[in-house]
Amino acid sequence: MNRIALITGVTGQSGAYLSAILLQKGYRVVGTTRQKATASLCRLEELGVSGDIELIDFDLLDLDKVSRTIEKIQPQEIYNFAAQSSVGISFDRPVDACEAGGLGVVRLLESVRRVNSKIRFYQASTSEMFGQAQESPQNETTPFLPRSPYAIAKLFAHLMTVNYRESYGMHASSGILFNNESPLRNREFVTRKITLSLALVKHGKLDTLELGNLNASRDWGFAGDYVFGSWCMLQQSKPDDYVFATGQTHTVRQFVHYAASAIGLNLQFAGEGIAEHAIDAKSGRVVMRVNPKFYRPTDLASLIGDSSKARRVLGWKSKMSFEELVVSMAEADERRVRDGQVRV
Ligand code: G4F
Repeated sequence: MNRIALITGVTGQSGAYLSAILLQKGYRVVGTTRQKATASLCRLEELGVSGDIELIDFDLLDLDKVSRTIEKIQPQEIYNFAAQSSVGISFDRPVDACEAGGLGVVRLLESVRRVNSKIRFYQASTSEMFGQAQESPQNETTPFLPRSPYAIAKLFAHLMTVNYRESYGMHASSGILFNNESPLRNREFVTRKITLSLALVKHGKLDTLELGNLNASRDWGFAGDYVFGSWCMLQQSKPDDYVFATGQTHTVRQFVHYAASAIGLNLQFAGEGIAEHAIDAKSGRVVMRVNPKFYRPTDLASLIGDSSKARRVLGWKSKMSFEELVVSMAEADERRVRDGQVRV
């Protein structure tokens, strides 16, 4: 009998990559989305798996419905990626961030406890929980100091997952993922915004890329590597929490530089603070500038992860380098713009 996995938020980047991995391993994959009729399947399509997963409507706001769905599907493993995942947007919609990212997780955990407490549960936690981190690099024992509604909701969900594990002996685990990116990343995140905008600029379809905090420094890895780690976690006999990261950090400014080079743009940075900008050496045009509207009420200066526990216990490693990741995203977006296929 095929193993059955239920993946919430399956149409997002992590859900799509995990679906591809699980299908290859012979799983029956049931994926949830808020509204099947209007859901964009572009990521699943791009990975060639949209026809192989079973897509169902699912509402994390309704405990009884969540329980009934789990009872009907009878999965052995549940991977929870459903959330309002933008830190920036969570400042404008804090209640949504707490509903899906916080209370929604309790509804899942409580349903597992009621329906079948042997189901293995994975919670997508985040490096954002470390917030204004007091030590560097951050690992599983680093204290949490979240600085956004998103991160606070995620920390609540993380602690609830630990609590269900400790209170009821459930196989419930959290993967603390540092920023994970890919050509399938949503455009609202800075990496994809940069690669897509620079491709549009190069092909004369956009004048200028506008960004907020260029000094923010993040540990950026490949999403496909990280969800493989999520699967490894649920194959362990003991549930536990693990950090997934590359152990390297780069600024937003460096990301812009690498992404531009990958598509043959030579940028020269000038100015400081809100006057900082970048000029395309060939045309002499300003192609990147700072716009304070993209600053956040509170932001994190720098995050860098230590995933030695995941390497030691799970045998996991981040395979794709930062340079390879940027090039893969920049090239994919240039191809999409050239071919008139900007969908993802
Ligand atoms: O790409 P970001 O929006 O990602 P952020 O806030 O680090 O969160 C992402 O990673 C977390 C860790 O895995 C996840 F939990 C979360 O769900 C999400 O996937 O922003 C990165 C940095 C920030 O410091 C932001 O201020 O880039 C800075 N930034 C500068 N200009 C910008 C922009 N961010 C965005 N989205 N847009 C800008 O124009």
